[in-house]
Parts: sequence; structure tokens; C-alpha cells
Amino acid sequence: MRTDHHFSRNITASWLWLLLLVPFFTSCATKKKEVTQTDQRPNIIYIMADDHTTQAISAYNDRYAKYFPTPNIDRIAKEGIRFDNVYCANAICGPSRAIIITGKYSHENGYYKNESGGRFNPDQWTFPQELQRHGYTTAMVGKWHLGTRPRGFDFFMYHNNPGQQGYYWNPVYDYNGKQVHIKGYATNITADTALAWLNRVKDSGKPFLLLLHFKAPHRNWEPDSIYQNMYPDTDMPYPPTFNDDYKTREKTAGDTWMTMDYLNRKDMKLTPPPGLTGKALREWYSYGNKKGEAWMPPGCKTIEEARKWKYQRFIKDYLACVKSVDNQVGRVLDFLDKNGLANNTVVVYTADQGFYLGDHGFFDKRFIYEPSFRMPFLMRYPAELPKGVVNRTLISNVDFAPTFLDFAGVKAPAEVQGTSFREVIGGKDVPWRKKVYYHYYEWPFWHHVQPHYGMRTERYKIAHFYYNIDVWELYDLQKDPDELNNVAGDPAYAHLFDSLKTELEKLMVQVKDTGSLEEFRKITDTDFGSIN
Ligand code: SGN
Ligand code: CA
Repeated sequence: MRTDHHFSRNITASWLWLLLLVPFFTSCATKKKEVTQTDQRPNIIYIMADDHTTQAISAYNDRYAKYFPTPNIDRIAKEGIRFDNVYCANAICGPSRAIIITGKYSHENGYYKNESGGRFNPDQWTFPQELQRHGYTTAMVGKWHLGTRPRGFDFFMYHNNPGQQGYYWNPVYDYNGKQVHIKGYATNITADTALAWLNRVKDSGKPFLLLLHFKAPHRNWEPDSIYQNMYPDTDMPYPPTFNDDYKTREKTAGDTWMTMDYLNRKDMKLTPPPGLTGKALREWYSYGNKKGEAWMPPGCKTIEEARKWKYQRFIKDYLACVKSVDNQVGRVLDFLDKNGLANNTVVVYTADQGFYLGDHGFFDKRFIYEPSFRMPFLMRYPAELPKGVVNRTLISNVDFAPTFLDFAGVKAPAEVQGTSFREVIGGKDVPWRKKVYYHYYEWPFWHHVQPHYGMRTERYKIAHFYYNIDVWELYDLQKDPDELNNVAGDPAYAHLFDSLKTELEKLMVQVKDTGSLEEFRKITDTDFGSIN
């Protein structure tokens, strides 16, 4: 009989088993520096959801607040800082996560794409390993999605189904090296596990680092059963750019597979005809993904009706998934309060990128346009940071790793490309970045978005879409915050265009993204393997 019988497939027991098992695994920690009981360094809880965008957080945007508020996530903003200008350097899951843990851009950490992107090289420096070396007790729970096993954690439990996207229901995790199947709803299981671990380490006398990474609200937006009945009868509001006609952006925004027409039958939770199984069933569900697979929802007569019907079904499911995330964030905050840990704990809430909630007529992400490029970022640390403040510092997700280290009093190694923003947000007059860099590579699947690189300054954005087109875009965000009017070819902007292009070239040298277009295309074309 195996001694690890706890890990038999299909664990149905309550969370008691986790409480029992976590102590066993936390004792398997790797070598650490000695830390005294009086260690006053802050704890860090880094909460990251998947595809949760600012439009769906009521602290940022009241579009859906009346129907699906996020009071617990909003608490972090009320009791801390709401950051309005945090940007990811590659708006897709694995690459964004790789950037965050390494503090380096995709071309430096080598993890460019999800599809055919291979596996993250685990031999690299990452901030959790550094904090662990410096005496932090560390854990990672939820979505990892980097293919290789997490390093730098005393305890981890990550979604480990093929592709590592995670299942909403009855998820499969890698639990410190063991494959476990757990019955229930992923958002709750992930949070239960994190809370059990927090409870275990809270009195260890050492500061802790927790990466709490929800799988929700990623496609295909399956809400917990308690929220499936909360949908309001009324329609959700449409974003102002829902009917974008893509003028001046015909070959880029106007040529994707991420408009409402590409929501498939599985996304829309349609019931398949009886008798379909296996491949035929999978094909029936995924119908809609590709060009030419437009389908009419029941009762819809026109394309216009179909678009709206699909949006309504998608947005209600998405927001209901967010409700579970919000609840679990509330439990974590309550735990900190009850245990007297709130004051000395840095709590961050963010997502791996933004997302289109019907904005520009889209779902999904990938573009340098604001709804996907911009990340939600809320931070609370009562011992040091002000409360109820909005911060507009231009920040890139390469800056997260050095910032976490800075709060822990640890200096980032020179190879890290980001910079700590601790002093800037503390009001110190230190030199700070005036632009953020972006480079996206994946093509054509999923969603048919042309590879592009670009830069955003406080007022402008410039981007070059280069794979099999050669299109420049320029937006004046002050005059055109919704990015509906690409002025790259506008003679009135010719001078500005030239100077921004020169600035972008300089920035590319600075961040060491100096490949030729041919080399960039090769990255797109290379099959680095899959994480299945
Ligand atoms: C899946 C989704 C895509 C999504 C990617 C990347 N399709 O492939 O819509 O863009 O993940 O998402 S699905 O039909 O399988 O849901 S990411 O969060 O990992 O970047
Ligand atoms: Ca994502």
C-alpha cells in the first residue's frame, strides 16, 4: 500500500486534509538564512486574478458596479493606493507572469508566447527565490501556467491540467509535487488552501510571501453555482466602443478573431444535441473560434442581435466569476484583521493583464490598446502607505519584482530590468521612467492579433505591427482616450510621430530588444513546444 494515500485521485474531503498536510510540506523548505523571531519585515500577499480588468472592478469603473460590485477588492483601494497607470509588457498570461517573477522583459526571460511558447526556463533568477533565500516563508497557490515547476516556494499548489489553464470545477492541482484532483469550485479551493497555509505560518516568527493566483475570471467564465441565479434580468451596459468600426485600424484591430462573433458555443453554455461525443462534441463546442464559423444564437435574427446576445451572456458570466474572487479576497483581508497582521502586510491585487469586456467589440487581450495593456493594481500597506489615494505613476510589470524586494529590504540584482517604485509612490523626488515598453509575439492562434511592439508615454502611444503587415499606429490619449483614431499617417502629427519613433528606438536599445524584424518574426514562427 502506498504511504501517500492522501493523494489518491479525487479528493473529496473538506479542507481539513489540507490543514493537516501543509505543516508536513512546509517542513520541506530549502536552505535558508537564519531569521530571528523579531523579524519585522513586512509580509507580502500578491493576489493576481486571470484576465480581471479595471472595467470590472468598482474601485476603477462603475460600469457594472450597480449589478456586480467588488466591495472587497475595492477595500484595498480605500485602505491603500489605486494605481491608474500600471502596464504589462506582453498582454498574455504565461509571458506576463514570467515578466513579473523575473523583473525582465520577454526577450530577456525567453518566455514569449502561450501557444507554442514552450516552458519557462526555471533556472533563472526570480523574486520568490530571492525572498526565500532572505528568510521569507513562501507559497504559491492557484494558476502558475509556466510549464515548469515553481521554484522558491516552501509550499505550492498550482493548476496542473493539460495546458495548465486550470478547471473551474473539480480542478487538478500539483500539490508540492503530487497530482491531486479536488472536488469543488477552483476559486474557493485556491483561497481555502492559501488561508490554511497562512494560518499555519502566521506565528512562525518569519515574514511570509504568498502568491495567490486565481484562475478566474478566465475564459470560459464558469461561475460558482451560488452566483448562477444572481443574474439581473436587465441588460448589462455596453462599453462606449462596443460598435467600433475600426476605421484607421483596419488591418490591426479590424482584422481579429476576438469580436463577439468568435465567442463559441461552449463560452455561451449552449446544450449540445444529444448523442454527440468525443471529437464531434469538442468541435461542436469550439465552433465559432475561427473565421467563417459565425453562428446564430437561439431567437436571434440579425448579426446585431447575435452580437448583443453573446455579449450579455459573456459579461454576466464573467462578472459572476469575479464575484467569487471578490469574496475570497474579502476572506483574506478578514484573516489579516483577525490575526493582527493587516498593518504589517503588503497586499497587492492585480491581474496578469487587462481584458476587453466588449470594448472595441472584443473579448480577450493581446493588444497594446488600453483595456488589455493596462493592469488593475491596488496596494495596501498601512504601516507605510497612505490610504484612499490614487497614484498615476507610469509603472511596468517589470517593476513588480524589485518593488517587492525593496519592501523586504532586499536589493534586486543588476540583471533585473525593472525598478522599485517604493520611493516614487512614497513621494520621494527620484528619477522615474517616462515611458513603458510593450512587445507581443503570438500569431495567428489564438485570436489573430498581429505581433507588435510599442511604447506609451503619459500622453501618447506609438506601436508598430510588423508580422505580415507594416502598420504604425499613434494615439493622442489626451484627445482620444478610447484610441479610435490612429493618427500615424496624419500630416498634423508627422513631427510628433518622428520624434516618438526615435524615442521608441532608443527605448528598445535601453531594454535590449534590438533584434531585426526578421528575428522578431522568427520568434513568432518558432514552435518552442507546449506545456500540455
Ligand atoms: C485559451 C483561450 C483563449 C485565450 C488563451 C490565453 N481559449 O487558449 O481565448 O486567449 O487561453 O489566455 S479557450 O477556448 O481555451 O478558453 S491566457 O490567460 O492564458 O493568456
Ligand atoms: Ca490571462
